[in-house]
Amino acid sequence: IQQMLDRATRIGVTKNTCYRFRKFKASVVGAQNEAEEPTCRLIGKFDLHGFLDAKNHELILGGMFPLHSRIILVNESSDEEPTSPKCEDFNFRSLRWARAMIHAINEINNRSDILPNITLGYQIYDTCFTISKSVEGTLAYLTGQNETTPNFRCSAGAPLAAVVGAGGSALSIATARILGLYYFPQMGYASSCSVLSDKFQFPSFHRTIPNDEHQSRGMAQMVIFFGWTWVGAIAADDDYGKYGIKSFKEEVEKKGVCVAFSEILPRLYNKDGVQKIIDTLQKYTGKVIIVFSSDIDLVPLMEAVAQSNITDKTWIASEAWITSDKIAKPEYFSHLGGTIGFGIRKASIPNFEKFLYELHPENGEDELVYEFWENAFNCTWHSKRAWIYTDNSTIPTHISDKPCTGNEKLQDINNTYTDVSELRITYSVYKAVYTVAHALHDLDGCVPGSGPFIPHSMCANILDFEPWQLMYYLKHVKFTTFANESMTFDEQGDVPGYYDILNWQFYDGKINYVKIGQYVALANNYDLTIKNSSIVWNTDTGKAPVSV
Ligand code: TCR
Repeated sequence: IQQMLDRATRIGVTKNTCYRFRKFKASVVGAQNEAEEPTCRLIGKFDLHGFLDAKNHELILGGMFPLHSRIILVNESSDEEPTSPKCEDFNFRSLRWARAMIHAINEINNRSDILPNITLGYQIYDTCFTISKSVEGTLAYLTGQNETTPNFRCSAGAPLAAVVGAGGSALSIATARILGLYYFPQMGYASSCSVLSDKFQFPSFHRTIPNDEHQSRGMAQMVIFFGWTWVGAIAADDDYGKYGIKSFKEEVEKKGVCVAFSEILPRLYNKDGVQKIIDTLQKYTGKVIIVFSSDIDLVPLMEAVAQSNITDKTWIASEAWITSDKIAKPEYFSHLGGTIGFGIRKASIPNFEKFLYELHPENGEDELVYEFWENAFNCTWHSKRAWIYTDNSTIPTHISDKPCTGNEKLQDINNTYTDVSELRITYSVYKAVYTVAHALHDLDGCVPGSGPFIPHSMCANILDFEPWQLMYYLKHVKFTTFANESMTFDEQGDVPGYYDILNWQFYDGKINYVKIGQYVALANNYDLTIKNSSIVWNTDTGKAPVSV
C-alpha cells in the first residue's frame, strides 16, 4: 500500500509539491527490530540573503555568489540559541557575477530556440565567501527554504534543476559533497582546484573554469621561459592556494628550479602571520614571487607590502587576483608594477552593461540592492536601515550621514560592479547558466523510444525529472557561445586549459591589464607564447629580473 501511495504522490506531482527524490540506504548497527516512528521538529534557523525570482516559472536555477567577503564573528555563548552569522564587506565584483547569471537567464527566457516552452527562475544565495554559509545554502536548496527535512525536493515554487556555484573551491568542495550524494547537477564558475576533477569524490560537479593543474604547469613553464631558477611562493590558506602551489612546485622542481620559501597567508581572523611573511620577503634575495590566492585573502598582505620597502620584486599572479581592483590599486603600483599573471578567457557579453545600469533599489524591493547603494554612493537609507539589515541588534554603523535619495546615478561613479572591461569570471558564470539551459533543452527534445534511459530507451520529463537524468545531458552537452567558443566537457566535467598572460602597465591614470601572451594546454603538451617586447618590468634596467 505504501508503495502505491508513494507512486500516486509521484504521479500527482505538481509545481508546488515536494517529493522525495532519493532514498538513503544506511545500515545501523544494533538497531532494534521494531523501530519507533521518529518524531521530527524544526532545528536551527537559516539566515540567507540573495536574489529570488522563483514564482511562475517551470524550473529554478540555484546560484551561489560571495556577495559579502566574510561573516561577522561574534563570541558564541552556549546559554543562548545560536543564530546564523551575519555578513559584512559588500563585494561589488561578485554582484556583477550574480547579475550575469540573471542576465543569462533573462536572455534564455526571451529566446525561442532554447527551451521555448519553459521559463527559468532563479534562487541566488550569498555565500559570504565562507563554507558554513555555502552549506546552509545547499541545505536550503535541497530541503525547500524553511524546511529542514533532507531528501525532499521542493525549492521555492518550482523544482530546482541545478546549482551554479559556489564560487571558491573550498566552498564548492563542501557543497559538492552534499549535492553529490543526490547526484545533483552543479556547475562551478570559479572553482578551479584540481581535486574537483575527481569524479569519485565529486560525481555531479562540472565547471566552466579550467582545472588549476593547467595554470600551475603554465606558471612553471613561464618561470623556465624567463630563466629564473630561484623563486618564492605564497599560498592562500585554502584548497585553491595549497593545491595550486603544490602542483607548481612539483612542476618547477622537476626542472631544477628552487623554491626559496613557501608561505601560507593567514586568514582574516588571524592577522598576526602577515608580519612573518614580510620578514621572509625582506630576507629573500631572489626577485620572483608566485602567489596563488583569491584577492580577498591577499588584501592584508598587500597592504603590508605597500607600507614596506619591498619594491624590487616581480609578482606572478594566479587568475584570482590578476584583474582584481582590490589589489591592482595605483597606490600599490611602485611595489606591484609589472606583475604578470594568468587570466581565463574573456568576452564582452552583449547588452550586459545596460543591464548592470538598470539595477536600482526602487526597482523591486531587495535589501541587498539597498545595501549595495549605500556602499557604492557612501550614503545611508536612514528610514530603511532596520529592514535592510533585518535585525536591530546587528545593524552596522552607518557609512555616512549623507542620506541616500535614489537620484544617485551609477554612471557618475567608478565602480567594479559596472566595469565591463575584464569579463572573465563573469563570462564563466554566463557559460555555466547556458550549459544548464542547453542540457535542459536537450532533455526536453528527447524523442520517446530513442531516449537514453533504460529500460525501453525512455526519455525524462522536463517538468518532472530526476537530478541524475539531467546529469546525463550535462555530460553530453555541446554548444557554441556568442563569442564563438565551443563548449563541451570531458569525462571529469572539465573544459580545456586556455589562459591569457597579462602584465600590469600603468597609463591613463590607471593600471591596465595588457595581454602579452597565452598558454594553451594540449593533450600531452602545451603551447606557451610570450611576446617579450610588450612586457613592462618594474626593474631599474627595464629588463626582465634575474633570479638565480
Ligand atoms: N578559483 C579560486 C577562486 C577564484 C576567485 C577568482 C575568487 C578564482 N578566481 C576571482 C575571487 C575572484 C579561481 C578557487 O578557489 O578555486
